[in-house]
Amino acid sequence: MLLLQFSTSHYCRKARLALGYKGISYQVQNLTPGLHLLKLKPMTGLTTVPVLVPQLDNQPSVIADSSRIFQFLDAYCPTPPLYFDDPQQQTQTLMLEDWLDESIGTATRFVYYQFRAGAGKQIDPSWSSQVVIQVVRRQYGIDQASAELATQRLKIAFEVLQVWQERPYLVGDRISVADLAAAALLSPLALIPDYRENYPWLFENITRIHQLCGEALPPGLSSQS
Ligand SMILES: N[C@@H](CCC(=O)N[C@@H](CS)C(=O)NCC(=O)O)C(=O)O
Repeated sequence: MLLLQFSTSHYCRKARLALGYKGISYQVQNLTPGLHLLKLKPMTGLTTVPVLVPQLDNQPSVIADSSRIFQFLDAYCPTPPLYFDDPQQQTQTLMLEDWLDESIGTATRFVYYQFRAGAGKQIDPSWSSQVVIQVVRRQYGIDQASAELATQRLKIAFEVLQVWQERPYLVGDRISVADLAAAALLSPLALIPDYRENYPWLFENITRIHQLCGEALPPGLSSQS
């Protein structure tokens, strides 16, 4: 299988966690932001990564969107499962995944790029890095006001995800889509000292899940854990 991705994208990290959890071998192709449109739009009709190219007979030729990639992987390789048979657990998992994808993954992006343009500028003050950060900020409308709203949304996320402090799984008694989505989509916060100080349990869980999936730790956790 081939995963088309941006190396720094937390949604692509989410897809890699699922591939790793399933033990599926795959290759990655890193696309260049900006030029990615030329490749992806004719292929999928969308402009976002991750995109999975299964390269398998009798399977779809291309799958766009991390949630659809999860569904494909679970059907293609049912063990270990990512979803639940129990309808209540399944509904809870799907709701958590959708909320993490649509609300929290976006909020993380806002808070992260606001930090990288301000207090976190020294992480990579190079001209090329700062240009990329400014392009992303403009693309998504990230500024002080929108980043503050995102910060509020993240506060709610930490309340919801607190169950991780009492037990290792967000739903049921095993890993699911919800755990992988949370571990990937909150991972950019590992570079922000306030979050590391205030929510150590979050980063312990992110580390644990990455290790379980055989995925390299995100920046901020790799050198310190
Ligand atoms: N809902 C999508 C979101 C993916 C997403 O937002 N990807 C970003 C990178 S983090 C992207 O490809 N942006 C480029 C663009 O929108 O053109 C998913 O889960 O796959």
